[in-house]
Amino acid sequence: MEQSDHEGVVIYGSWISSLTARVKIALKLKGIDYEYVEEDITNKSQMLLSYNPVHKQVPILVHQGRPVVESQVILEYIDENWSNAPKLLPEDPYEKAKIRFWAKFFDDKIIPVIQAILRSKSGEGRESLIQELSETIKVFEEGTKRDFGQESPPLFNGDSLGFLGIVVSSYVCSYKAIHEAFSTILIAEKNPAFLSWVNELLEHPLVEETQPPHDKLVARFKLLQA
Ligand SMILES: N[C@@H](CCC(=O)N[C@@H](CS)C(=O)NCC(=O)O)C(=O)O
Repeated sequence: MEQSDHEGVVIYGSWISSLTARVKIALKLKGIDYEYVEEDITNKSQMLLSYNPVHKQVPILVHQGRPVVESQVILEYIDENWSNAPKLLPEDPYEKAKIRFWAKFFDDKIIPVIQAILRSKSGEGRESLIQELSETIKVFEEGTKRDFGQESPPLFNGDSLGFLGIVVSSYVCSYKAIHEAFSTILIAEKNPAFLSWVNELLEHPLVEETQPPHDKLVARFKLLQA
């Protein structure tokens, strides 16, 4: 348990899951205490299976006994249920739709390529996945610039992390461990803007605090490769 006095807010998660970190960041931003239950995702508990019978995955947020699943759905639930500042999503429906679009793009298009790299054997297959990742990130860089009319997408609301910042902070913020264990996947010459946003996110205290430990992650990635 990470905190007490949680008033019925429980996260089921895994230390290696950067999607679990999304939920921790959002609750911490809102100042909501929670209980944390570590799941072994290779040996799922009955509780996990009963709370998320469809996907059988973490993170799961249980609030007053009721489960909410899928990390982006959980972030929206947190923002609506604890509607105090800081807000994760903007009020304006069109601005909100744009943020949701790019957050979904990140999960649907960027994360699967990173996962494929993590499953790949070194060699040409991996090289072409790294190339695909760079091209997909370019779409994100150019598309967000076009949609938000500024050099960087709204990852922050002032000093505070916003919905898109929380979403983007997962997976790519583990890039240093991926570089050490696998290959360089974020290439400064190819995606300079994106890499600078990731490094900015990594400097945020809540991202730093909720990241899986670097050495443990490298060891797990090396094991995966072996
Ligand atoms: N779309 C889901 C993905 C959740 C997900 O991939 N969870 C991983 C950990 S990060 C998991 O539970 N893996 C175990 C499994 O799939 O069996 C979300 O955003 O919550």
